[in-house]
Amino acid sequence: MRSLRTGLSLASLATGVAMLGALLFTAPAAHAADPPLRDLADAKSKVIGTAVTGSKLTGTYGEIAGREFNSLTPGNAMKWGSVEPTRGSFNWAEADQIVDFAEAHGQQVRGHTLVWHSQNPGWLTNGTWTSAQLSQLLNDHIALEVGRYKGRLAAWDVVNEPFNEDGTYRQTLWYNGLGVDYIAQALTAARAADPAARLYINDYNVEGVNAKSTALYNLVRSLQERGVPIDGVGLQAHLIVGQVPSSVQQNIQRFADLGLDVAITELDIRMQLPADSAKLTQQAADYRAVMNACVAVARCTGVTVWGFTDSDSWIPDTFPGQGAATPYDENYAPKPAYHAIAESLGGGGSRPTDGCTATYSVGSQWNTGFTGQVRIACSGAALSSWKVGWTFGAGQQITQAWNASCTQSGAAVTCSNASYNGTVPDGGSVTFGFNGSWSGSNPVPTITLG
Ligand code: 9MR
Repeated sequence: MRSLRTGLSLASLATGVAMLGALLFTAPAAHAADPPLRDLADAKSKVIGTAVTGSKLTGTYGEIAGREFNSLTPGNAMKWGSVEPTRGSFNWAEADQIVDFAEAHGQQVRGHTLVWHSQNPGWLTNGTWTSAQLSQLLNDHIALEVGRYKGRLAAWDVVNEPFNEDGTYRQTLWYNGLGVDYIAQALTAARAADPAARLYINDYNVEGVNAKSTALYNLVRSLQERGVPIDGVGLQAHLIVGQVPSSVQQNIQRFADLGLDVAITELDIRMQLPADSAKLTQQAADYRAVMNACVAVARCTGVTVWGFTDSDSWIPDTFPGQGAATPYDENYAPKPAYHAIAESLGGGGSRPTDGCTATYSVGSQWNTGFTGQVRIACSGAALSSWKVGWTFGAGQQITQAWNASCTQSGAAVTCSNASYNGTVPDGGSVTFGFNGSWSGSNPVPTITLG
């Protein structure tokens, strides 16, 4: 206790000295935070969207989804398997909820998806159908679902993932039963059911110029020649850190030159876990590259991220050991990728934490416990309040904190300043500490400030 007191008074003395320094020189004002992404995107007439899960649209998740994005895509709620799990028995609850939420928040909705080889109901995939029956099923499904939301959706991903990597057609229920014309049939049915919705074909690994995107290009060109309704192509953009194709803008441009809209529909950029600041910095550069490519082409309508928080992303389940693919961490703290998106949309990129860093260190450690310390230091900026977050990687648990108020939910920790130490002056720092428990290993987590 005694040594803690001594430490505290030394820290406040240091702060006082630093503040005196700031008074003697010119103290820079704290930067103003950027406006929400959707305001920046609106000013550029671009979409900035996110996939959402209906059940999560409350609390912090709902606040961010409503505040930051001008478009929502239901991640799963509009898929055939979700809306008609049993033949003739429909469940529209989540899809309706998302559309209602979007309307209440002045957001567009992108319908996803009508014709796909995946997430179909068992009764459909296990059935034996003549081509006439399949054709009827397809038309009825589209008429019903598109008709239900007629006039309320900006766009539909009518056909999803029709191609193999080499540009040949994927052998699916639809292709095998109806031939390649299932695509024209679906687009025609969708246009009839909602003439106002923009109709898309959507696929992955078609972001750069390659065999698959060229097959998509040739398809949409032939649909146009035949007078089949097609308004745009969706480039999903499930990417890997450091591997954004160099030809994204060129590829967007060639579709735009056909008179089509182009949307980046499912952007996420995954990395091998754990995240660290080098990977997060590279990820920000990658997000920026994709955003810039879209911003540069007038007919690129915008970018939708496939989940805005790492706590609502498909990546960890599908690619074990990978993740951290979205612009917000699991704790809803914006990552460098978030700021890259803002900057690409014309935001100043300034943030209150520019010039300030947080450093996590383990002080002492014994068989079941440890003492941790976090230092927030500013240089060229100042803070009037602060909040840091991290995710423990090995089951560590905070038992007690001082000079900050900390909460832990699962592995996610958030700590914010106490009433007396929110100010971090330019050239100064603030430190807080905590006791934690550990077992097995006690790795240092990546800490975010902001
Ligand atoms: O995000 C969706 C995830 O929750 C589902 O489990 C998964 C099943 O395939 O589908 C995910 O979304 C996919 C999207 O509908 C189409 N492109 C690929 C997406 C990621 O798999």
